[in-house]
Amino acid sequence: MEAESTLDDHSRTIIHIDLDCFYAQVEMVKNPELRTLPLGIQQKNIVVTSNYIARQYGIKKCMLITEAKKMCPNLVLVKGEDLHDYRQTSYKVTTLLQKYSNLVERLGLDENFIDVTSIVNEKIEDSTRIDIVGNVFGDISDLCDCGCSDRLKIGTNIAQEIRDQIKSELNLTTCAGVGHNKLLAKIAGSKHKPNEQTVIFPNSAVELMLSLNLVSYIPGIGTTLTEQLGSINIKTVQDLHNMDFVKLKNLLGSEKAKTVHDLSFGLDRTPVKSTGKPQSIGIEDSCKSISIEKEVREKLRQLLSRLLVLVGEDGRVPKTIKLTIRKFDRKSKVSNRETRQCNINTTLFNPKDISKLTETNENKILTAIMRLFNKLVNTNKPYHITLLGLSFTKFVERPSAKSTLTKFLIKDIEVQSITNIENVQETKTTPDDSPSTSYVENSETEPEPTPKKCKFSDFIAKKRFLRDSDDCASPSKLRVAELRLNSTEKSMDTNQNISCPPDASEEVFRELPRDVQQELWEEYKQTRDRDKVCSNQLKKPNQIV
Ligand code: DGT
Ligand code: MG
Repeated sequence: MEAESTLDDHSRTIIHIDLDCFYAQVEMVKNPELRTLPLGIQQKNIVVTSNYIARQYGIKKCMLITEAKKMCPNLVLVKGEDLHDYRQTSYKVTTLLQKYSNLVERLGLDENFIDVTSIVNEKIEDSTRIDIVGNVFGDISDLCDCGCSDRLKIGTNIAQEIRDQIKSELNLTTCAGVGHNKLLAKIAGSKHKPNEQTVIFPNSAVELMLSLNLVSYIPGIGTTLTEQLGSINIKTVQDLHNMDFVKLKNLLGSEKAKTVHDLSFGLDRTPVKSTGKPQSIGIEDSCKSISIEKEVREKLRQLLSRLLVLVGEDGRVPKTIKLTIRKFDRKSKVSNRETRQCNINTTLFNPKDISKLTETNENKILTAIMRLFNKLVNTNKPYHITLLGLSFTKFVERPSAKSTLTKFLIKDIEVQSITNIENVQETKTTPDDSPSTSYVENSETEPEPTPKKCKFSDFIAKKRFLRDSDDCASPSKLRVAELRLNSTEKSMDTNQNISCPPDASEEVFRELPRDVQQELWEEYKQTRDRDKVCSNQLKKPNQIV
């Protein structure tokens, strides 16, 4: 084969992690009694995966239920059509991997690539003798001397560490492949299953590729490409190696021919792309023509509640909502898609369970969406909507219980010192110019003041979240603004009877519920009595900081 020679780069260390019998494992974690039984996960009339006990009976992925039951009459079937728990577990695994490297790329629900090159390069400095952990594919008597061998050996140690952590934290077993590129790492990982790991050194790359036998087994070569190659009698990896490159180029074009050629020799320069969480989460439904606003609102209400379930699974708090419509023009017989979006106040969502909105907040969001709709459609004229879609396009991380009130209070304290409420509110901007302030959150474009550490806020945060507070609102400037407004209104309320700890901002303290104030004061008193050091401060209990 006369392809241009491709220099292989051995500088990276990449780990591929694949969860064993993923859906089945999730079910076994939920119900440990299933661990000793042959288990199949059923979607419609198909077994989409099974545990390894069931596999001993010959149960295979995508087997018909009837066939599987014949093979293994004791097969226990669990419905796996609701992907909620699988998605949740999948994200937990990715999140755990992200502690090892920023470069974690998800592939489907149960596979991840991790580029651990930088950890390896750090570790290599201190390593004298490095042992390989797990299986090795191929011969190790004649390894490359560019340094990749040591790097990959260290990679096997990291892979083991990662797999141990997934097991201890999530009770899930995995397979890992370690290689200097994604392709080799992925294929190597599949060589010993379940709950094992395998490393491939560059000298065995061609052998590994040949071991796949059929070109269709090469990751990246799909059905269409397999058929194209088949049309010139290339069925196996060996066929591909023997093929005249010019012929391949004539068939596929030079770029694709080069890629296919490279893959067949185990060459892959594609980077591990950090996936993170999806940038938007949305759903849409096509429908028979809708021409009545009330029906649109009802349809959108249904979409919103389905969308909230998905966002609840994702775990982040949405802050922008986008409406998509498809309008059908009867005159021109043409359909057009249009979208419009606006910000939503993150405090409308229950941080404990994003999927559950109060009726009032649901109506606020729906009103915002209908406002978008009215911008897209002139409802005074006849219209025909044939598709409605909703998606959340921006998110903030759900505030962790521990940090929320601390941030909330710190921001309040900062704003008191640097600005006033009117200025804060005027900085509001929205992508879609006019949603009402009742649901629009301030733009994040204005730089936030640097948080100042505040002993008192830490103290309150600790205290408050031990109580499992509901007040987990995202600390936005609007929230601060509301707080300040309320603060003025409440300045004459009964709270003034409870003393404010001297280490506290009086204004912040007054915003807290009375029972929390009481508890804080009691706590302060106890600390004071225990620790004489505090006694001097107590002389001025209502001092404003
Ligand atoms: P493994 O990796 O061989 O130990 O077994 P799994 O079950 O992890 O298989 P894998 O990695 O190919 O797929 C991950 C999950 O994706 C699997 O647990 C169920 C689901 N899945 C796999 N193939 C199909 C399919 O063809 N259709 C559907 N609906 N789901 C599938
Ligand atoms: Mg798997």
